[in-house]
Amino acid sequence: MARHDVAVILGSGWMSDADRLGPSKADFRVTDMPHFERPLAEGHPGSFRSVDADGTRVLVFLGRTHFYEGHGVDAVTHRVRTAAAAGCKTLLLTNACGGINPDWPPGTPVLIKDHINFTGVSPLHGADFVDLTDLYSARLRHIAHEIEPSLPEGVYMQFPGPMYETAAEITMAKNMGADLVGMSTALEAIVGRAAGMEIMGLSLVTNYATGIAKHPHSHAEVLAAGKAAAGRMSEFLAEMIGKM
Ligand code: 8IG
Repeated sequence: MARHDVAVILGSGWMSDADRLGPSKADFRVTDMPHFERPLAEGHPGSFRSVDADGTRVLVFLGRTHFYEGHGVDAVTHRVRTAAAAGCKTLLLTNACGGINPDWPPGTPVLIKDHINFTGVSPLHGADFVDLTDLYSARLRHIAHEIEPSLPEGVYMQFPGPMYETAAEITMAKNMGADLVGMSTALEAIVGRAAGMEIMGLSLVTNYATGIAKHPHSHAEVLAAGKAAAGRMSEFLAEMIGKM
């Protein structure tokens, strides 16, 4: 794999305007690449590309492998390890998630300031005592706030999924300090840190979490909220990459 500077993983709701990140120099299908699993979730095409963003070499992954797909933690973190092997020093993780804070309606982008790994597993192997202090880089969050001063920050809690939470679980998550609930990102961030990368996490709230939402969840609603915000989000990511 040719050398790259920055890796971006685009989650649900972040992919429809990926072209705004810059012209693609090479496209790959994960099914043609070693050790990538075929994507399951709707809206996850399972490709990646090498993008020239005004001279910054960006590896852009469209979609990810989730823990709930059942292929194990190594399949989940393979994109991050691939990016690290390609020389990426910065990792931009994006996702769609449920929001606990009633002030953040669907369509709200939130910067991840910390996470709670509630999957019950570790993505590391052996006695790798990685320090997760400032896991979500304060430097990168500062740059994000230069671009968008009003961008809120929150704690992301990764659940194993694929079911959404019960209302009681959301009450627990809130009491534990979570603002956002999702099914990705935390395991990837841990491996990124272990590989020495500087990490930024960006969530797009696409639904109110269970118990806060007035109606049952639907994946279609998640995709619609993502589509509505994707243009603005890609613009922000492109600006972010330019300033890093
Ligand atoms: I989009 O409400 C999306 N992903 N765990 N809970 C969890 N993951 C999610 C949710 C949610 N919404």
